[in-house]
Amino acid sequence: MHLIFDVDQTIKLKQTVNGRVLIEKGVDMKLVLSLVALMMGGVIGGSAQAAVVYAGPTAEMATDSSFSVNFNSGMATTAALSFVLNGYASLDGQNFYEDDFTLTLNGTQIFAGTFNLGGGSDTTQAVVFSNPLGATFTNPTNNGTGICFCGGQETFSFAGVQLLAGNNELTFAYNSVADANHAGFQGLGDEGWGVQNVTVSAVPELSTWAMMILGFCGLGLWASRLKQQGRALTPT
Ligand SMILES: [Ca+2]
Ligand SMILES: [Ca+2]
Repeated sequence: MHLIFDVDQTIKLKQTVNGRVLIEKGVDMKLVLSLVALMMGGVIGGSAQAAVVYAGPTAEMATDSSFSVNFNSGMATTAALSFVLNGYASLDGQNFYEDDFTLTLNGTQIFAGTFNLGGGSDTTQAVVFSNPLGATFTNPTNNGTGICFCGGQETFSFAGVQLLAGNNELTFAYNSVADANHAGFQGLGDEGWGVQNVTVSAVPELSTWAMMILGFCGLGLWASRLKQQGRALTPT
C-alpha cells in the first residue's frame, strides 16, 4: 500500500496486486491544509470564548452559607474568571455587623474580603483580607451605597486561575462575624447575598501557542518538500 503525494497537490492512497490497482483514493492537499487551519482556528477561537458556567442569579441567601458551581474543563489550563456578587438589603462591610466573603477554587481559597453592599456606616468598610491571584473588583470602597438598606453589587475579575482537567468547583461563601466585638448572624430580614454571571475563559499557555505554531510550520515544510520531490512514500 502506498501513500503518494502528487504534484497536483493530492494525497493518494493506492493498493495494487500484480500491477492491478485495487484501491485508489485521493485527498486534495489544499483541503487537508484548510481543515488543519479550521481546526487551529477552532482551538484558538474556542479558547478565546468565554463560557458562562453559571448564569444565575441565585436566590437571595442568608449569611453563614455557601454556594458551589461545578464545571468541566477539558484539560488543565490557566483561565480568566469573573462573576457578579450581589448584596441585598444591608449586607455589611467592616463594622459591628460585619459579613465576610470568601471564594475557593478546588478547595484552595483564592479571595477573602468584606464589602459594604447596602449596610454600613462610612466609606472605609471594604477590606481585602487575602487576594493571592490579584483579583480586581468594581467598587473597592463603599460600593456607592452608603447606608441605604438597598444592597449593591461587586464584579470580580481574575486574570488567571489554574483549572484542573475534568471537574472544577468554585465555592462562594458569606459568613457573619460573631465575637465579642461583632453582632453575628442577622438573617434574611436584614441582609442577604448571591452570585450571578460566573464566567470562565481558557487562556492558552505560551507553550500551547508555540506547539501549535511549530506544528503548522512543520506541516507546511513537509508539504513543500513532498511537492518538490513528487515521490511515493511507503508506510513502514
Ligand atoms: Ca446588615
Ligand atoms: Ca451583617
